[in-house]
Amino acid sequence: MTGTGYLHHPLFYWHDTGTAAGLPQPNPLAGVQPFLHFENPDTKRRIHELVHVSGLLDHLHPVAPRPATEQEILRVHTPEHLAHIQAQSALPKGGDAGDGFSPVGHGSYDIALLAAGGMIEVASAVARGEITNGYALIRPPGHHATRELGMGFCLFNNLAVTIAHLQAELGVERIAVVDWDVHHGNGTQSIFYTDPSVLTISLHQVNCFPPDSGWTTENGDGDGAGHALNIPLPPGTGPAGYLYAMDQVVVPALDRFQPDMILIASGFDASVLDPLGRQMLAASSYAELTARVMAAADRLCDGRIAVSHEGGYAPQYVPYCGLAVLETLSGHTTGITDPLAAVVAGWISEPLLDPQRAVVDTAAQLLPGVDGPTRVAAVADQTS
Ligand code: 9RB
Ligand code: ZN
Repeated sequence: MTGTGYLHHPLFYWHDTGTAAGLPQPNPLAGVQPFLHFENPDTKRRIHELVHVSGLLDHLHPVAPRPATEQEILRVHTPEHLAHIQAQSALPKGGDAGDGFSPVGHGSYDIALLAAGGMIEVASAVARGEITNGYALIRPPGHHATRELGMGFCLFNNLAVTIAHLQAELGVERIAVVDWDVHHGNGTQSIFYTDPSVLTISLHQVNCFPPDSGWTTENGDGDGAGHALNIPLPPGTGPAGYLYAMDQVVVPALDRFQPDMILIASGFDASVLDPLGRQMLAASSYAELTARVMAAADRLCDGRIAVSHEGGYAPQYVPYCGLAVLETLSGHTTGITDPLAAVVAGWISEPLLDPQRAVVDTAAQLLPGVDGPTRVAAVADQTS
C-alpha cells in the first residue's frame, strides 16, 4: 500500500510538565513568576487541530499507538533508567527524568511508553510496506535521552527504541537518522556511537543544548567511526544555510550509506519564531527539507521514511511547520497557506553567509568516512 501514516493520541497532551518559569522552578518569593514549562501540550495539540481543520486528516492513514513493552525500552535504556522514570511517575506530583529540566508528571511513565510504542508502530507500518511514510505526533520527545539518563525534556529515546525494534524484529538493517531539531540529537548519537549500522546526522544551532555537544569532531567511534555527523550551524542560519547543509552533507551522506529506512527527528524549534532557538526557518523551509529527504529515500529505500516529533515551542507557528511536513510527505496540498509567511519573509531573506558555509564545508570533509552496506557487512563478519 502507499500513503502517509499519521499517529496521535490525546494522552500525549496529558503528559503534565506542570508550572515552570519556562525552564526554571517558579519562586514567587524571589520574583520568579510561575508560568508553563516550555515543553507543554500547546504546539502539539495545535498541529493536530490544524491537520484536522485543514482536511488533511482525511488524506492520512491513521496509525494507533500502543505502549512500548519494558523489553522494547530495555533494548536501549538501562534498567535503572526505566525504574527511575517509573518511580518518578508514581509520585503524586511526579518528579524529574534526570537533569532538573525534564518533568515527569504523575502517570508520565505510561505516556512515555505510548510515545515510544507509537513511533515503533509508525516505523513498523512503513517497514512492512503498509504505508510509504508516516508521522508520529508524539510527546514526550526523545532525542536527548541517553541510555541511562533523561534530559532536555526527554524521558525515553523514542527513535532509538524504534531503531532497535526495526533491527531486531523486522530485519531492517541499515537505518539513517536525520535530526533537524534546533538542538543536538545527543542521545540518539550516543546510543549508536559505535554502531556502523546506524548513521546519525544532526543539524542544529551550535552550542544551543546540550552545552558543549554536537561538534563536527563527534564522528562516531570504534566500528561506528564515521557514522555520526554533526552540522553545528551558527545562530541566525536560515533556509539558505540549511539547504546548503542538506545538499552538501545530508543527502550525500545518505547516498553513501544506502539506508534501508530513514528516520527523521522533526523538531520545529529552528523556526524563526521559536523561543528556544535562534534560527530562521519558515514553514516552507520544512517542506523543502522534507522534499530533500524524500528524494533521497525514493532513490535509496522505496521512499521509506518515519518521522518522530521532537521540539518546537512557538504556538502561533509550529502548526504551519507541521502541516508543511505532512503535506509534503503525503503529496496532498490543503490550500491553507502559512499566514505568517509575509511577516517572516523579510527577516529570513539573507543569503548563505561565510560562517554558515564554513561549518557545512567542514562537515562535508567527513563524508568519506560514511560507508555503505559493504563495510557494514564486513564489520558484521568480523564480530560474528
Ligand atoms: C541549562 C539550562 C535546557 C535548554 C533547552 C532545552 C531544549 C530542549 C529541546 C532543554 C533544556 C538552564 C543547561 C535553564 O527542545 N530539545 O529538542 N536547559 N537549559 N540552565 N542550565 C544550566
Ligand atoms: Zn529542540
